[in-house]
Amino acid sequence: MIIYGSVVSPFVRKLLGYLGEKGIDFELKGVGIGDPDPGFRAASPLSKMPAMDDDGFMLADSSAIIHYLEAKHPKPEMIPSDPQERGQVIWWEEFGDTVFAACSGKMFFNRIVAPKFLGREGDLAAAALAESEELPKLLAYLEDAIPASGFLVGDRLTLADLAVASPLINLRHCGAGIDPEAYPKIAAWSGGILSRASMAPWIAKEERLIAKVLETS
Ligand SMILES: N[C@@H](CCC(=O)N[C@@H](CS)C(=O)NCC(=O)O)C(=O)O
Repeated sequence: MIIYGSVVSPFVRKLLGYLGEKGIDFELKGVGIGDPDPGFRAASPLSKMPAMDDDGFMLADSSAIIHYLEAKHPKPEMIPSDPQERGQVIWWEEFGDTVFAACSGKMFFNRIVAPKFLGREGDLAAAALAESEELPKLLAYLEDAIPASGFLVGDRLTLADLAVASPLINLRHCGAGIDPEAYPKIAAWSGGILSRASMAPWIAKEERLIAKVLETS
């Protein structure tokens, strides 16, 4: 199976963590924004990452890919079969992929991707507004909602944890990492998720990439 994407994308990171937790073999084919790679273009109609080619079956979108793989490889369960837990997991995935990734994306794209990867100016006012207006509300909600179990849903890792922890890395890349004094529950919970063997090596790889990009520009 081929996964197309870049390790700095929150959606790709969520998928990579998921694949690791499930023990599914894959090859990551690195592509950037607007990449002309024909395999990527064929698998992703809107040229967005991640995309997948599973022995000729092509699919784009991290959620679509994960739901496909969850049906194909049901164990260990990352999207619970219990109705209430499943609903909660989908809620958190939606939160992570939409408002949270959008907020961190405004900061990461305008401060790092546009100037350092695409060679154009980012909208720094939009990034500052996202940081001052949107981010505090989202973090306050998350801080309040994290259960004592150390996982967002139930007492074990689910897709919810991967989806919501992933955009935190993009925040960290642009100098807005979680302050453990202000958000002790987010810091403890995300520390546990992001240090898992399914996530940590990818994060280390992208940290080296970002450090290099920032240093050479
Ligand atoms: N809902 C999609 C979002 C994918 C997405 O927006 N990916 C971004 C990178 S983080 C992308 O490929 N952007 C390129 C573009 O918009 O042209 C998913 O979960 O996969």
